[in-house]
Amino acid sequence: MASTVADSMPDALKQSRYHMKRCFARFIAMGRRLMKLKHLTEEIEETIEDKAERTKILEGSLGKIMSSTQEAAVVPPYVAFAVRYNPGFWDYVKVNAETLSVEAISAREYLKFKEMIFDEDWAKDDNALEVDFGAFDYSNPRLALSSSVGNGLNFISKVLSSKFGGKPEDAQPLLDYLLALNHQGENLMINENLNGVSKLQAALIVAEVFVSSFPKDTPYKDFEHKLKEWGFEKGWGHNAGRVRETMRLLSEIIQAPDPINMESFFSKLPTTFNIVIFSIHGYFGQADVLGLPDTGGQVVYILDQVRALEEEMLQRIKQQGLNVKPKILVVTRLIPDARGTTCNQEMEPILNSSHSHILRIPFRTEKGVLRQWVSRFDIYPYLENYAKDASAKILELMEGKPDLIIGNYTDGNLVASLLANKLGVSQGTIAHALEKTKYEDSDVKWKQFDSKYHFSCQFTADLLAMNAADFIITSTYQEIAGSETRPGQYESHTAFTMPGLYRAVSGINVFDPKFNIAAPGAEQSTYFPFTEKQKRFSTFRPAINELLYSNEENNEHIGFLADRKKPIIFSMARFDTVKNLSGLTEWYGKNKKLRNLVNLVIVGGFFDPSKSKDREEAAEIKKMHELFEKYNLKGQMRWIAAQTDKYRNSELYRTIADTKGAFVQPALYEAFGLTVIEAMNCGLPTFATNQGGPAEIIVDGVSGFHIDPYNGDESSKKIADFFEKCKVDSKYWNRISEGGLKRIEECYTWKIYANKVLNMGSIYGFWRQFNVGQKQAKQRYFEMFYNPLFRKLAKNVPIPHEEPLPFATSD
Ligand code: UDP
Ligand code: LCN
Repeated sequence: MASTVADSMPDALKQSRYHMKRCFARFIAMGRRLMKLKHLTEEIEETIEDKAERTKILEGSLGKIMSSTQEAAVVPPYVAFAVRYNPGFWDYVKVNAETLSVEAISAREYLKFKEMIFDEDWAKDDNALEVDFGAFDYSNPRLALSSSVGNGLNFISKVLSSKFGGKPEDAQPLLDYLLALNHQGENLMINENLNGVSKLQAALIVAEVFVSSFPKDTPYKDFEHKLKEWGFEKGWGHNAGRVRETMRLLSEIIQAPDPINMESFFSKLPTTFNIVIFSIHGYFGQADVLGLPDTGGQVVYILDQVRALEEEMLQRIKQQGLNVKPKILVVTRLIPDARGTTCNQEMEPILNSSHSHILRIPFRTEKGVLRQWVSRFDIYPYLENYAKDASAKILELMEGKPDLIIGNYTDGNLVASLLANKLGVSQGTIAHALEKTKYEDSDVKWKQFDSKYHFSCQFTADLLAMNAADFIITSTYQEIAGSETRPGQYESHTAFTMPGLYRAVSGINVFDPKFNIAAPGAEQSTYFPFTEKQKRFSTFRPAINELLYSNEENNEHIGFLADRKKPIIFSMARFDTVKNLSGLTEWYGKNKKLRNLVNLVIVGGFFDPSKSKDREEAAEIKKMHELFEKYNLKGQMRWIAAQTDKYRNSELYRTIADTKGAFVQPALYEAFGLTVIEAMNCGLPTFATNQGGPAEIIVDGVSGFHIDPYNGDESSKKIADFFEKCKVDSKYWNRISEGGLKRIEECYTWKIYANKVLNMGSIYGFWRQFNVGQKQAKQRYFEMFYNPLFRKLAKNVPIPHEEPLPFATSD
């Protein structure tokens, strides 16, 4: 769409004026309302009955505008359109339904139209609170292309290259940065002897010649002394070859910078030894926690992330020629009522790591320590005290400030922001899933949701943290800027309104170079292909056979599989509504062909809804029992309670692959979907939702299949067709299985992830100093919202009645 919508729409309307007048009359006939694309399409279909005529209109320029429309706010006589013509690019127009005149409007005006539907007084209040983070970004460079979104690291390297325009004095900020690098007070890279760019440049030339005279593998200590005399400190490399390479990179950057050298140089700098990762809610532990409420992929992600980061840090530190032990602390919540897990222990070493620990800090209220688990939706009143307590403990354990603080999910990100601000440390955030996009209109209808979900707190915390962060790690492109048809999770924070609370006219810009895609992997020593027979965890075989096929019903499984020869379709998830396991059960129940072809096995939740403290989990459990009865599923379906042993689970995926079955991930929306890559790593063909991350992970028909969770009949047919095809084409199943494995190797491994994230830590650490003025201004703005707004909202969230422990007994 070359011109703006305001340019092209008048002509488009004119061409079908008669029909459009009728359509717009219909749009406004019901008074104020918010229409989505599907409503607009339905009403156009009903108004223009002649199919040929309708097709002509919808295939023309008007059709293009309509199909790019995300929503329309109807406030007679106007219909205001929010048109998203490309990922990240929006136009807003208002059309007078009577005259069909079109006028461009700003995001702010569009939001006001929306507010007129839900809260007219607020919409008309000239002094309604507006949030405008964009106001601080006027001088910041921005990406221009949708296709570059999520590639911030690369872009920043380019921008930095252009800033160091080849004149030595331009490199002064880099020199200052290098001068400040140290580990526990000991200088790294250079010292005060090299306090001018020309001095540094000259010294580099001499030093490079000197180092080149040694064989490449000569240890650093053999020539350290001379370098020190010239002003060079440790950190350049462990041997002559590496030192020379790093020196050459810096010389070239000072002489004539280019982005590749820039990124490479920063990846070699000794910047990151101590990392703190905040992952607060849920039961964060290493055993028996998965599947407990609010406890799923994030725990898996973080533990795997820590191991990958530690490995990469150790390798880098060694190559830098340093003798430093890295430290990673995962800071989570200590839950006294630990439900048999280790979540009541303060410290726990992370398995298969050498220098990483879980640190648990309890939630403190005025009465003392809170004993019980609290839902992630109710977590806000505790976070400020938590940040204070965590800060003291971290400084003590790390014997100083960390080099990087990474937050996970809303709560972790907010606490990470508070601490990073306080300590002046680089901050990365990971959302895993932003809750706003999961619930339709959850912003504009926030009052309706607030008592249950406290979205007023959550969306505010998310907005604050994403703006405070120096860089944002995402798992997929869609998380940032969505797909052709669906806005991204971050994109939905660009402009939104919560009438009565604030209007975010500029929340976040998805073209901000702080966004980076670094997709997680699955631990490949656990999730490996079913064909690697010698590696398989055969000790689990009897237990898995019992789990799948015994006829007995107990508190671990109900239902049974009468025909053991059939392939199994398998799904495993937490029992959240959004995971849609009940949806899959219903599709299966309804599709006779599918029932004839395969059995269904579902893992998740447990069987007594009255025992669940989680609202959504209890409702899903009830629904599942009803479906079992309604479709008479016993004999064809096994429902297994949540499983917590990842080794056994990996063998379960492989056992399903032995049956020539498939994994099905039917979520209404899935931010990333670790189960999808676990299944693919095991060689199990995978059908996964087209809503969210899995749509990007899987190439439909090549490395698995996409299914539409909102069209159960079509999805169950697609699965049934696959199994029918497998019957006639014996190689088809293997082709899809291998396609999945290939896709994983190319894009989804932890090694790729760790390398990218450490590069981010290094380059954005420099970038924040480069832009220190702007950073400080934004920080002030953060405080302005945090203090009077977020704090007040958090106070409204009720604290559970149960008597907390006195604080002193928290350990
Ligand atoms: N999982 C598990 N047992 C269960 C349900 C889930 O071990 O009963 C694990 C699953 O193997 C995966 C993680 O929990 O590692 C779920 O991650 P995903 O990204 O699929 O979803 P999330 O729970 O994070 O929304
Ligand atoms: C949260 C989710 O909802 C999943 O989609 C992700 O896979 C998980 O976190 C790990 O990032």
